[in-house]
Amino acid sequence: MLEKRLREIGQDHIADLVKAKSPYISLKRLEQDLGQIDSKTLMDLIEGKGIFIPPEGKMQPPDVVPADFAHTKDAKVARERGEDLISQGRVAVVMVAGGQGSRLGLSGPKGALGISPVKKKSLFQLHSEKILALKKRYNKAIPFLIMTSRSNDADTRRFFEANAFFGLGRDEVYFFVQGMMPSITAEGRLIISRDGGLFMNPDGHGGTLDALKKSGLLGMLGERGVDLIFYFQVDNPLVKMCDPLFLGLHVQKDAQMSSKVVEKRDFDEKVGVIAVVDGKTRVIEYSDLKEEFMYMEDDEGRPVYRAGSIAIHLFDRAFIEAITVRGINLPYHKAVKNIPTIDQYGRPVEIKGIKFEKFIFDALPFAERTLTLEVKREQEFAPVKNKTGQDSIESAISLQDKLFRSWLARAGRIVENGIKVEISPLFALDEEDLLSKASALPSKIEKDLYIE
Ligand code: UD2
Repeated sequence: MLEKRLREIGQDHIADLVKAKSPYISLKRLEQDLGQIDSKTLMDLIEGKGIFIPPEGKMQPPDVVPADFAHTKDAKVARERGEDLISQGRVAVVMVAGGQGSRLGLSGPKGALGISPVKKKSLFQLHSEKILALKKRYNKAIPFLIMTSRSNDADTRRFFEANAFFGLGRDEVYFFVQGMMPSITAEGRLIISRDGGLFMNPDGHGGTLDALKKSGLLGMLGERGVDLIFYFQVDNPLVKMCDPLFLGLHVQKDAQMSSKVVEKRDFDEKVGVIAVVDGKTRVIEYSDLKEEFMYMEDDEGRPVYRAGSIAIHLFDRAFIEAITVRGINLPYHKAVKNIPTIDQYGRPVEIKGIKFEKFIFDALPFAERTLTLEVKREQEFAPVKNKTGQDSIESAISLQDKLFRSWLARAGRIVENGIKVEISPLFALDEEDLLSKASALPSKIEKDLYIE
């Protein structure tokens, strides 16, 4: 049966191993892995179909609501609209946490990483506490949906269990597992993994949409009356959870999918940029942005394509329903990687293989109406990608510290250098929140301080 299926999908090299009862393969693992593979998708990819092709059409920078808009009267109206949406229970959160954290050399989930300046709270804790704080502020539960992958699902659930869901109700936190994709060689052959199955990787954050649908959670949200989904990546401790301004603007514009951006730090910062190609809004990943656009300058010497995506989006639930029901497949991006496998004698070796992943932002061009909101980097973006240097654990800690200092300074509390400060989301979610509680702050801050 297994052998037949392998031959049907052109994988005779593995079928032969099954037939010969090779000691280096595990029939159980193979069966499990093959069960996750959609033959048609695999055959298409082997033939080069369904693969992302960078768009070639007429390219323009997008319309962006600038960061300064946040201080206008219109912003106040939009913010109130957003707050109403949260109070009415129409908003849910989806956090993607299925990645492998390989650049950080982690073995467990990235979200378990201790990252706050004083308490070293984990990313999972910070995000959960923000949701809890919103729940208290608006007196409404916000469903928190967490996407994991096969390799970190059990650890992620255990981490939440062990920490009593950080104060959230168990029935408010939902886990769902993203799909897996096999890697192949340049000749289209599946690759044996070291544990005798197939070498598979999570199908990219673009897999979120299918996984939401397949898990039944999209339907559950519909039944609960949720029509807006706030989407973010686990690795950003500064995310402004369910930002009411973002929610309000999205709804005012009747957008189907919206994105937050920051001005790129420099021409070659490794973030995707929002651009409009042939009238369709999309994110062009840094590795796909042609040099002529990457280095294109405006009159002030700034990059023309400077709307850097921070991977925070807002989706209409109905939009996700529509594209998943219509069976729209987001394209696969391919990347050549070193893949651990075994040779014919069962010895560990590495070979070059092709890894396939879908990207969530490829849903943007399917939306008829989109909105792009610029925010201040120092207030909302501190990604943890590398071990050291830029976008590292160290930089994320220092960016949080800086932000908390700036809030405290507005409240008239100056913190000397060398002293660390941390403000719990349960005390204040943002500067205004902190200012409204300024009387509860100590008058002098002379040692490391955690405010809760
Ligand atoms: C991503 C964006 C980049 C920019 C940057 C901002 C892509 C391809 N690039 O860069 O344009 O917005 O983020 O921080 O997205 N994940 C899953 N499942 C997967 C793969 C990833 O859940 O199969 C999660 C992962 O846990 C992480 C996030 O998606 O939270 C981003 O993945 P990444 O760190 O590999 O993306 P990166 O840094 O290339």
